Amino acid sequence: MESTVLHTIKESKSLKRKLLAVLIDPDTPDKKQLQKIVEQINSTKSDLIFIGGSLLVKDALDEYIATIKTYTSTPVVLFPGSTMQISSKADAILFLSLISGRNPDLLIGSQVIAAPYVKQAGLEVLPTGYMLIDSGKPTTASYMSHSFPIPRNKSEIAACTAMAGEMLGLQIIYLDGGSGADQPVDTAMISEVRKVVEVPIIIGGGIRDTDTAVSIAKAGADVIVVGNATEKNPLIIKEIAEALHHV
Ligand code: 1GP
Repeated sequence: MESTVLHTIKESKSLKRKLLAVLIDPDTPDKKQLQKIVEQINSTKSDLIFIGGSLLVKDALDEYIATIKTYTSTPVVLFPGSTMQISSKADAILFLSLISGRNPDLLIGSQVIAAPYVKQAGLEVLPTGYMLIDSGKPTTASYMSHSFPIPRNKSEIAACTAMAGEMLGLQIIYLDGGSGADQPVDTAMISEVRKVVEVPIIIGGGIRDTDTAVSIAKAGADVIVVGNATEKNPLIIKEIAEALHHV
């Protein structure tokens, strides 16, 4: 029986079981805060831990993931903002191509540089079409990517982009408003994307409460990513995980 992260995501999708991924920025929570976050993840059986950031300023990713691994058996998935964020301590990597943008480095350049390191690290590779969606204000992700996000009311652009990503063989589509987004991705856009692709859809950026997470899941998201809000209030992990598991 396959027990890879991609298999878990696909199987949950087919069972209509929504997943919560808690995004941890390795620069932010200190050890005490990290323990609190992971306690919540363990107590509510949150499904995945994503780790990474558009810009990291501390060089301690391996050590940080090793610490997380001592607290939990929840799979740790790299969500890299750059080729420097590869670690053999993780279980898998979202191997991202920024298909919403036209920056060749993030469409294929960085991937060419990262590929041998990812292979050597023995990571499970999750080929992911990554789409930045305008969320009302520039985010670190949109600034660092040198690309325009898709306008938040242009669902048809998002749908065609996701379709093209799936046709190219990408296994996951991730629509992201960017960390700390003013507004999460609009549910109308998520529904349009859901109509045209079969692969699992991940949605993140600016999700701060249970109602928003549930409406995003109902619109067609398979995995909901929550980052900032969990640092401010780790208890929200329990609330959102329980609500999502009942959608
Ligand atoms: C950002 O999708 C993630 O890339 C999560 O965003 O930190 O706003 O929850 P937040």
